[in-house]
Amino acid sequence: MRLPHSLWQSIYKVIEYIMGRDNIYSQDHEALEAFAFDDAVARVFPDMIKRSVPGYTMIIPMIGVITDQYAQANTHLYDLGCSLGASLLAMRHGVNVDGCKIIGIDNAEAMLKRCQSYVDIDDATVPVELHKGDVTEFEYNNASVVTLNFTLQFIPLEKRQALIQKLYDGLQPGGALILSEKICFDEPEQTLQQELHWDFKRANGYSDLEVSQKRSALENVLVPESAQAHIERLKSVGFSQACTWYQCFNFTSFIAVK
Ligand code: GEK
Repeated sequence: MRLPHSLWQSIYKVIEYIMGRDNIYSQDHEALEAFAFDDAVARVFPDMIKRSVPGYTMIIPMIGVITDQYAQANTHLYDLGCSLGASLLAMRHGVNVDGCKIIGIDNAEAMLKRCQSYVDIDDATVPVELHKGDVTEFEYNNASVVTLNFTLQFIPLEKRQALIQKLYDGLQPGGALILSEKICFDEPEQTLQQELHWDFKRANGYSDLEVSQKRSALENVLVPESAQAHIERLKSVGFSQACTWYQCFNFTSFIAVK
């Protein structure tokens, strides 16, 4: 007996749902709402970020390597915009000194709930605290590693300088800030890098409709800056060194050392 085509389609839909496949923008949305980190996004987030952000799967383990290098004994390690905890757990496994505490902050309840469940089943022993709230409103102190892995891009432009200054002030000498961001360029490089990014998404199975609807939903929510603007800001708050350690198309990661 052959199963009817429509039944196969239903079965595939169920499988995709169970696997957490991101198909949020696969149907035509007449009125697109601004992108939000809600329950629907949290459910498919690992698939979404892996298929949308070139280099994400390389950056996560390297955050562990950088933590290994910069974590200082008896200090705090912060992960701002920790989402489901990928960067936070990489930091946790990278720590090789005693007396550290990792503090993860995110303002999305749906993300943080899932993050806690991953922390609970993780086998590393460094203590982790998770806090719900806006990263611009926390105080930071006695830090040796701070990670902003694709989070600053969602903070209003006018609040970025004060946040980076606060993070610098809260770091110990020799401490490091890891800052990963989508970046923009002057033309003609902007078009070249952006088209490569869209091709990356298509190669990962997103349709043209999904690419364009996601782009519209992120407009004014994710606001990229140039690499130069980031480096200048990092230097302006006092970091003695600030440089790019990774780039793939229009996604990059900087390291800044106090
Ligand atoms: C990872 N670091 O997997 N305060 C707190 N959290 C915020 C704020 C804010 N003002 N704005 C956005 N967020 C993660 C990936 S995702 C990146 C980080 C992406 C949170 C938001 O809820 C989301 O969880 C995270 O920042 C950004 O390594 O989706 O492109």
